[in-house]
Amino acid sequence: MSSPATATGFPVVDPSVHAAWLPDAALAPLGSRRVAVVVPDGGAPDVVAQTVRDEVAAATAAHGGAVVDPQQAGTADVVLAVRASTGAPAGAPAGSAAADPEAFTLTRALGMVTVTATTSHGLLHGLFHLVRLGEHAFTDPDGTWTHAPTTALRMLDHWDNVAVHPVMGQVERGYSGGSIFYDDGQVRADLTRVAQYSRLLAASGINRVAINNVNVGPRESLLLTDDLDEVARIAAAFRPYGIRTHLSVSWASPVRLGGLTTSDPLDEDVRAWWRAAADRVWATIPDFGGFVVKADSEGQPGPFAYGRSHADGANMLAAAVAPHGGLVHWRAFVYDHTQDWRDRKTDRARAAYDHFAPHDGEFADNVIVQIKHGPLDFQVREAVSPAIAALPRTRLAAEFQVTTEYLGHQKHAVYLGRMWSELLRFPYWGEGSATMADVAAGRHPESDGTGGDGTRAGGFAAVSNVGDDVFWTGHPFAQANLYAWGRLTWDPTLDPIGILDEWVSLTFPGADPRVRETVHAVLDESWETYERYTAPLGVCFMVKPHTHYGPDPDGYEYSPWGTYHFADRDGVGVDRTRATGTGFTGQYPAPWRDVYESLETVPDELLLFFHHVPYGHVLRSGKTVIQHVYDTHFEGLERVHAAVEAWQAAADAFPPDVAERVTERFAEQVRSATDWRDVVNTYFFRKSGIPDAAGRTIY
Ligand code: GCV
Repeated sequence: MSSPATATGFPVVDPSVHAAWLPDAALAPLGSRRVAVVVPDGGAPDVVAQTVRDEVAAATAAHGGAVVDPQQAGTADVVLAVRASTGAPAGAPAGSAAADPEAFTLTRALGMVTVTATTSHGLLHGLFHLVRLGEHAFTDPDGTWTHAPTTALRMLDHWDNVAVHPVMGQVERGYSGGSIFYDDGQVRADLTRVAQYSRLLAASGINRVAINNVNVGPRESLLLTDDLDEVARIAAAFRPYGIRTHLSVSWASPVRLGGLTTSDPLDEDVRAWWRAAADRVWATIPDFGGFVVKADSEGQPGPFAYGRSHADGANMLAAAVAPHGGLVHWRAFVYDHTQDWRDRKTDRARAAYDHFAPHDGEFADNVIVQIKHGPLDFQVREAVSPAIAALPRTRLAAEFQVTTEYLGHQKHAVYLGRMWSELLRFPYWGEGSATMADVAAGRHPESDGTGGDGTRAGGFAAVSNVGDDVFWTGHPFAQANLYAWGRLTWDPTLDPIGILDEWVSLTFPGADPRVRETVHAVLDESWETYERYTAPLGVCFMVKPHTHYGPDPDGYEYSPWGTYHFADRDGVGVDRTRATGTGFTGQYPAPWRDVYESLETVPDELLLFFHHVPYGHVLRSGKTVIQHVYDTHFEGLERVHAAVEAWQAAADAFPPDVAERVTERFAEQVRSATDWRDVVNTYFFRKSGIPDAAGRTIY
């Protein structure tokens, strides 16, 4: 199991819970050295600086090193220092790495390692950077490196409910047990797990957490008012690691909690109610981050009821939180979830753009419009959201999902680092142009006509996959997804396979080399494996309704949710072209609007997202669509069997508790992937009547 708590009692850890990427041994290279922490004199160090001191004290006590008096820093092996200047080139321009308050500079020279930062937050990141580097931090060639995050807003959203929801449970789309924050209708008395979580998140790069579900029920609404002191306890557990707390709030709060008759954003009583609510929040939690809002979406209340726009709604809240430096994350996941499936004109993929692009430029400076990376809903393969390119004068956050709602519920081994990396690097205006990550970092090329200087960034947000499970994430390998998300928010250009390597080094320090080889064999291409045995060619939503686990090709076909694939005896796919379809391709900038429009140029893997084609349509790979479906589904399951073989050959090299859990998960993955293969193949065989060219068994 995990490492024991250190002799000093710090950091706060529950030893019965898996240590994830911070086992004691990961701190041995640092802890075995003589380390000085130098923070400015005068008064007590801030809470984050104290964390750096405590981390160093605990690591050196556990691993035979020593804490060196700051006055004697010149005799130390490692110096961690907050300084007015980090020694990076003078006059660093605003927006440059060296000017970022979370930046740090590492210098290795003449047998000494120095980490400097202008803030304690930067120093904490520098400390964890040393931990990541392990012995390399001290033995690699001399040099100086400055590291800074790509954006200041790197957030995790929890879809945790305070009260257990009758359908969605304690954690909506959570596959890792209960909530680490709430139990049985209350904030937990013991928040040790939250403190431990904050340490893990800080070590990965996350600096903000929204602590409750965006679907805000009556019980959850009270976090904003009656339960503020409880929220303050959670914020206190996050604060030592530099993480700020955000709340999801219900649009209907003035009615639900304030006894008003309206939530109209232009009503003066409503505005006053929100101002007073915000004043109380910041009076209780001075470093509170802000509100997350899901409005007019999937039944949640919103400004539409009063004939107001999303900009009206968001700006009203923005005005309430602005005096406190607060933010409003306003989600763009707005679409008609009561659509008539017979209506072939309405296309859910268009919705975020259609609702929000017309309001570009209207949102207040402290509003962040949070847009899912794809136009539908976190599918294994869907196009990127065109809305992300369409609001150059609005702060935008790109939203992802670490919890695997549509990707196997943390029962299947699916590493998402490569998928996210591909999305974050997507060049919206063609090869070499600004990417999704650039836009989220405030560098939209049309922003204010200046190309964007990063000052109006919205950053990144993702739905957490953590619960009160002993491994945090159900499947021990799903920890790698959480770690990778944090690392990619810090630097979206990192190599996702390199991130996996880091995760292995930290999580299994000093392990048999077979551990690393096996993790790579099982996870490196696991996203494509999952894609192969599930919904083909970007067609999306062939999952069982509601649970979103397991195959059901027609599960959403005649439903109100707007997620159709239109398979019939002749063909399959959604015509989203301008020429003959819903016109969705027209929402993209050039060149993609034309690349996706044409059957000649649309990428094979997105063919059915953009086009309805006959089963005999020949892909650019040279195969027909129907043969591609059969081949990929047989191959997908074969790849799962190969992963299982690789796993079984090396399971004994992993800690026994990890081995036991992974073995159990693989059994379910094989069962489920077999189901997927047979159901999808049989579905298309029965629709099309076209046999598999290789004559394999289809039912
Ligand atoms: C929190 C999908 C999920 C819902 C989720 C919603 C959202 O529809 O299935 O559970 O609700 O996305 O992102 O708001």
